[in-house]
Amino acid sequence: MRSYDHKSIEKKWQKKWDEEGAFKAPDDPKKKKYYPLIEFPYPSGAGLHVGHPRPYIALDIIARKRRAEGFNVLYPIGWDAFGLPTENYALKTGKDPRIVTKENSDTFRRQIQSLGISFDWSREINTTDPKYYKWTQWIFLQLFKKGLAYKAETAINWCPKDKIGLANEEVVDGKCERCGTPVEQRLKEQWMLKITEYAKRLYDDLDTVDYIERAKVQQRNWIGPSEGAEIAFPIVGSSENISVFTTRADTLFGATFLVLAPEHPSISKLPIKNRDEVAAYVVAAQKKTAIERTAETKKKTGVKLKGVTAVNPANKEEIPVFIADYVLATYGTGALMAVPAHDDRDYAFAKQFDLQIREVIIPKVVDVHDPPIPGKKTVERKAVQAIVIDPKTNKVLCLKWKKFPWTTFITGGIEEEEDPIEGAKREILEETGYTNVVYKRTLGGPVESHFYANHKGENRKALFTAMVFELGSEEQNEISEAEREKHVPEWLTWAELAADKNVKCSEYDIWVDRFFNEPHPFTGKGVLINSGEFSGIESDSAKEKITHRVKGELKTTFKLRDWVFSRQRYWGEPIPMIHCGKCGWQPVSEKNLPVELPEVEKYQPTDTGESPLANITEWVNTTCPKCKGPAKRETDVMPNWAGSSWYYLRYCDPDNDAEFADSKKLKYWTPVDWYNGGMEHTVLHLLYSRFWHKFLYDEGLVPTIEPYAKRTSHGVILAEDGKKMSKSLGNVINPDDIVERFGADALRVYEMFMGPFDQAIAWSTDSLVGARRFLEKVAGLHERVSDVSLTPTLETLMHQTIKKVSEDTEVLKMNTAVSALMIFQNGMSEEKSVPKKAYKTLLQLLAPFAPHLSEELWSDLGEKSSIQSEPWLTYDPKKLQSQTLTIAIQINGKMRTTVSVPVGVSEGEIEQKARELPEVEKWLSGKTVSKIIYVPGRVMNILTSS
Ligand code: ANZ
Ligand code: ZN
Repeated sequence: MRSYDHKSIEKKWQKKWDEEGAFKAPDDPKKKKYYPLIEFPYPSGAGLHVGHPRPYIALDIIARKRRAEGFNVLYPIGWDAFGLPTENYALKTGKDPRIVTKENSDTFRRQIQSLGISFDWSREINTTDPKYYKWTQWIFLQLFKKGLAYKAETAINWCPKDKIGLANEEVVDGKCERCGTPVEQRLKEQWMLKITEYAKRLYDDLDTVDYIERAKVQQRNWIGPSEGAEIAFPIVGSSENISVFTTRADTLFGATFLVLAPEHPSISKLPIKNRDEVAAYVVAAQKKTAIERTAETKKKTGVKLKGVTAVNPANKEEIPVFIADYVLATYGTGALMAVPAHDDRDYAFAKQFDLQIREVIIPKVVDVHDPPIPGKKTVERKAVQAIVIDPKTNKVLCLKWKKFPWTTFITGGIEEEEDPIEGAKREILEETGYTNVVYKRTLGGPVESHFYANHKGENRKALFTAMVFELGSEEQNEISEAEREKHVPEWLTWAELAADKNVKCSEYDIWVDRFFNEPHPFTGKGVLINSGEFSGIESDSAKEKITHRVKGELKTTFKLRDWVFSRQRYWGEPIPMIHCGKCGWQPVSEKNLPVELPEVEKYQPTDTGESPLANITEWVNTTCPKCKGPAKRETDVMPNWAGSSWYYLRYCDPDNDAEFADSKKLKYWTPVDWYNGGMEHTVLHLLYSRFWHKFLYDEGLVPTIEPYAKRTSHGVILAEDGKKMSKSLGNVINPDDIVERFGADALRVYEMFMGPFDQAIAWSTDSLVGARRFLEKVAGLHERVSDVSLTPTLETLMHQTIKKVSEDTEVLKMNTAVSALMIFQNGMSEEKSVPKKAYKTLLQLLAPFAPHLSEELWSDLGEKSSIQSEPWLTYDPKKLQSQTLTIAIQINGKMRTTVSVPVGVSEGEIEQKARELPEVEKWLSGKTVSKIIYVPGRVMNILTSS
C-alpha cells in the first residue's frame, strides 16, 4: 500500500463487513455476552453533526475490544423519533411527520454507516413504528392496571408558545426548555405516572450500579429524600385535622402558626369567614411557578383564614392558620407548621404579619481545645460574656491571659437570683476596673457551651448569654492583685480579634454574627428550651421523642414528583385509553393494540390546548370496551420520554410481535453492561427508564432490578467558535464533509484524541489534520516491514503500549490511548526495518479506533482473516521496564554527571545526549573536544584541548 486512499478503503471494508454480517449479534446463550449501549438519536432534519458520533465511536472501541476478548457483543442503534421538532416542521410545511421521520432517519443511517461503527443494523428500531409503540402502549396499560397511571387535575407548567404542558424537568429557570418562553401554571387534566411510588428504590438501588459519580449525585438530589415526621394539628370546632410534614419535630413547641398551600384540599371544609379573599389569593397563586413561589428572597404574601384556629398538639396552644404561596401543594402534606424562630421563610412571614416568634432551640458548642473529659463530673452554670465597646475607637475590651495563651471577652458566672446585667457589670469592674459602662443590648438567646474547666478539674455545661456594653467614661479602679495575676485587659479592634489565633471562646462566631447582623432565626440543631419536659434535650433525640408524644408518624418525604405523562400534541404515541360516560376511564383491550396515530390534515394544537387529535371525530368516537356504549378516545399523546424508557429491551428481540421481548433473550442480554449518554438526561430519561424497568421487574417481565450496570457520560463537542453547534448559528460541522476529505478513520481518531472524553471541547479541523497525518504515517511504515526481530527498546515500548491502550480505553481515556499509539508509531519510524511483530501489534491496537485502515494494512500483510477476529493482545509485565543504562560522564577525567539511555544505543547517541545536558555544556563552553574515551555501558570521558 503506497498512498492512503481512504475513500476506496472505507467503502471496501464497510461493504465486506456488511456482507459478512460481521457485527450481527446472534442470540447464543452459550457465549458470554456484552451489551454496550449509546443513547439512540433523535433524527432531526439538520442531519448528523460531528458531536453525535463522539459517544458512538467511544463505545464502538469498547464493542470491538470486547469482541476481540471473546464476547458476543450486542451493539445496537435505532431512532427516538417522536417529538416536537418533527411536529413543528410538519406544522410549518404540512408534510406528514411519518415521511419527515423516514427521510431524516435515512440520512442519519447513511451518515452513521459511513463512520464504520460496528452497530448491529439488523436490530434497528424506531419508536414511531406502530410495531414498536404497540409495546410502549402495552406497558402503559400494565402501569394503568397496577394503579400507577392515573388522571388528575394538576397545576402544570404550561408553555403558551408551544401550547404544551411541560414536566418540571423541562422547565429551566422558569422558562420553557425548548423555546425560552416564560412558563405559566395551568390547571389541566393530565395522565400522571406514579414514579414517586418507586422513589425509595430508585434512590437506594443507585448503590448497586456503577454510574459516573455526578450522575448518581444528580439523581440522588433530584429524588431528594427528606427524613421527618407527619404531625396532626386539630382544628378548633371542626373534625378536620391539618397534617403537616416537618423535618424539625424538635421545634414543635415553637410552632406558633400553621400555613397551608393555597390549593390545600381542606380549605373547602374549614369554617373560613373570609372566603372571597381566600379565593382571590388562590387564583393569583396558581399563576406562579413553584420556583417563584418558594424563592427565599421573595417578599412573603398570604391570607389569614379568619375563624380558623388550630391547636399545637405539644403545648395545646391555639394558633392561627394562614394560606401562603410559599407552601407547595405537592410537597409533604401541602401544609407546614411555622416555627419563625428557626426557619427563615417562617421568620419573614411572621415579621410581615406580626406573629409570635418563640425560641425553642439554642446552639450548642463544644470547646475544641478543652472538650469535656468523659468520666469527670459535669457542673452546670449560668454565665455572661460582656462585649464592651469603646464608642470613640470602636475597639473591644478583651482579656489577655497570663498562664494560658488565651484572648477572651470578659466572662463570669452569675448566680441564679442575680440580675444578668448587674452580674456582667460586676465582672467588668472586677476584671478590668472600668466603673462606668452602659448596657446596650443582649445578643439573642443563650448558647449552651461544653468544655473542661482546667483550673477546677471538672466539666462545665454553661449557659452563656452575651451582652453588649459601651464604655461611658475612662474612669477605672485599681484591679485586684488576684485578677491581675490571671489576666490583663486590652483594647483590640474587631480585625485584630478576628486575626487572633488565641481567641479562647467557642461561642465567638455566634456572638460576632449576632453583633454585626440583623436578628435572624437560628436554623441549626441544638438544645431545646421552652419545650416542657423536653427542655435540655438535643434536637436529634428530641425529634423522635416529640413525634411520639403527639402521636405523629416518622416519615421520609421525597422531592421527586409524579411524572406528567400527557402531551396535548400530535406526534407521539396515542394514550390507549377510552372514556365512557358510564364506566369512566377504560383501557383499550390489549388485542386492539396498537392504537395507531390517525392521519390528520392539520397539526395545529387546538386553542383550548387540546391535541389536534381532538378534531378527528371519527377517530375519537368509539365504543366502550366494557359496556359497548358510545365512548371517546383519549386524545392526549405520550411525552417523547415514553419510547426511550424501554428501547434497550426491544433491541434484545426487535421483531417480536407476541411480546415486547422474549424472556429468554432478555435473560441472556440484559442488563445493559455499559450505557453512555448525556448528562442532560440524568434526571429525565435515565431516571424514567429505571422506573419503568423496576415496574417491569415487579411484573416478572425483566430479570434484573436495574437496566444499566454502568453509566458514563461524554462531553459535548462545540463548534470551532466555542459555541454550541446549531443550525441557526450556522456553525455546524457536517461529518459528511470530513469523511469525504479526510476519511472516517481520521474523524474517529480525531474525536477520540481531541481531549478528555468527559469534557466539552471545541472542534478544530486543523487538529483533525494531525490525526490524518498519524494514520498516513502508520500506512507509511508498511513498506519497511520485515521479519527482523525487535530491538529491546521497541519491545519494551510495545508492551507498554499494549498495557496503556488496554487500560485507558476501559476508563474512556481515549485521548491518552491514542497518544500512546502515536508514540509507538513514532518509535517504529526510527527503525530502518520495521519488525513485523511490532507493526502487527500497532494495527491490532489501532483497529478499534481506525478499523478500515487497520483491516486494509492487515490484509496487505498477507493475513487471510479479518483483524477483527484476532484475540485482544496481552502484555508481558516483565517486559514493561525499559532496559536503560546509566553512563557516567567525565570531563577531562572528572566525573560530572550521568545520562540514562536505552540499551543498545550507539556511542554517538550517548555523546549527543551528554552534550545536551546543561552541566556538560557549561564545562565544555569555549573549549574544543579533542577526544572521547568510551567504556561501553559504563563511562564516557570527554577530553578537551587547551
Ligand atoms: C417546621 C420547621 C422548623 C421546618 C424549622 C424547618 C425548620 P426539606 O428539608 O426541603 O424537606 N415544608 C413542609 N412542607 C412544605 C411545603 N409543602 N411547602 C414548603 N415548605 C414545606 O423541607 C422540609 C421543611 O419544609 C419542613 O420542616 C417544613 O418546615 C417545610 F426550624 O417544619 B419545617
Ligand atoms: Zn362504558
